[in-house]
Amino acid sequence: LTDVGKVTEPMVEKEGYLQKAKIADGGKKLRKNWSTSWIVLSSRKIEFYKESKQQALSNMKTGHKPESVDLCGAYIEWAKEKSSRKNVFQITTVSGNEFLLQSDIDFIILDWFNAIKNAIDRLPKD
Ligand code: I3S
Repeated sequence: LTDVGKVTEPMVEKEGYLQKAKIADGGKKLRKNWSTSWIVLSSRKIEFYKESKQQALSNMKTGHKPESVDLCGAYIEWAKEKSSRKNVFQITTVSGNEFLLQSDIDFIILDWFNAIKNAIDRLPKD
């Protein structure tokens, strides 16, 4: 654990920009809408920021919260059939949220897939 200001946060394992589309919320299908997201992976969650990292950091000071995804019991798989884009994988959470993540750059998406898969595999399933 590291101290970030007053808040104690789990260590960030990986962060960067990917294309993101949320396709289900609580099991309910959503219309796919791709956008760039700043993504922060820590041991048991992923946070999605709609803005740049810089904008996200200044928004945090005003109490603005990113979308947070609990990785406990989550499922990750390549999702070739869910998009015409290359390099797409899907994360499905226990709560029935589904996210597609994508990058045109092969090594970037592979690094993210492995990092998230490792995080999920280290966590208890429930
Ligand atoms: O799986 P779909 O429905 O072909 O996904 C495309 C659509 O969501 C489209 O938006 P509209 O719902 O306004 O048609 C998006 O702009 C496309 O990016 C989606 O397809 P890809 O293959 O890019 O995931």
